[in-house]
Amino acid sequence: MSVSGTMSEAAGRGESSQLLSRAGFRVITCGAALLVLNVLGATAQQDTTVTCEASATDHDADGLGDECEFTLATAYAPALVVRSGGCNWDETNRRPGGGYMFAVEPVDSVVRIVYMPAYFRDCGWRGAKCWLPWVDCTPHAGDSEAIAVDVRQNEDDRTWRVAGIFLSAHCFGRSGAECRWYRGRELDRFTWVESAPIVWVAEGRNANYPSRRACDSGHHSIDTCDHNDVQYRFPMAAERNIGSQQRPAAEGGCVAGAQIKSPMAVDDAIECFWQPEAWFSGWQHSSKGVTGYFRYLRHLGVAI
Ligand SMILES: [Ca+2]
Ligand SMILES: [Ca+2]
Repeated sequence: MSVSGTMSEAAGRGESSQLLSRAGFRVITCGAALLVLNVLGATAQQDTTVTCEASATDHDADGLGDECEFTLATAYAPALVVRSGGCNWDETNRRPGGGYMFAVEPVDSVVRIVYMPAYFRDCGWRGAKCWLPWVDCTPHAGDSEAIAVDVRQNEDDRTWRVAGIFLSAHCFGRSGAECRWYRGRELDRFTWVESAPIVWVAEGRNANYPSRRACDSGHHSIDTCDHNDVQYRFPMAAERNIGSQQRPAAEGGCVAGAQIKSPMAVDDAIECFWQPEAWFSGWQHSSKGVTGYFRYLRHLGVAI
């Protein structure tokens, strides 16, 4: 199957079969025919060919052209399965409210794509489990979860394929964390939309899992995806590429609420993604329980 088209946020929302050719580069999606389909996607991943111009502009000076970064990030933007409604639901866009930033960096033999939903709120948990003394059900005024996709280009036929997927799930916590990479045969635990993985997002806390079953057994079985009812592609827009630590896209690597342009985030909230010492106080001016993305970027080897 060959497809071509103009990159837009729409492509990231799931109409990726409409990718178009544009000034010297194009995306061709090909691969094995889909043998088994379910209501969400395919069980087999498709390879992707992304051709990047040698003379392309490279604003963040990491060796990858801007359009190449955006094209790869769009092709592999995960499909997220979530529960609709709740304290962070954006009814206009039919998805959880968030800044939806990304970064693309060469790391060793792969290109690492980091997807940062930058949710405006973590809704916490409800129900009987909140009576347990070791379960903190408190909601947060922001929630920094992360998904990373490593892609590697085949030397022979130049196609790209996923080499690893990182999912955040209660990272940096004291127990019950499944904050980890999936590689090799573990990639078979995922289902796919064309070249992109499907990720299950736990209700309330937004932890990420490769399947509903993994979600339901996550964090000592406190996490659940039992009521997840909406699937959407991580929305893509070129201006949400945060650049590199060496050369951030914005002054100091900082993004303000006003730039996100959502009524769900206050205008003067700010997150400085690339700064080790930056203090992030959430998207609603409440600092309780909120941590920023820098420690993920360092954990993933794209920041020091
Ligand atoms: Ca670049
Ligand atoms: Ca980059």
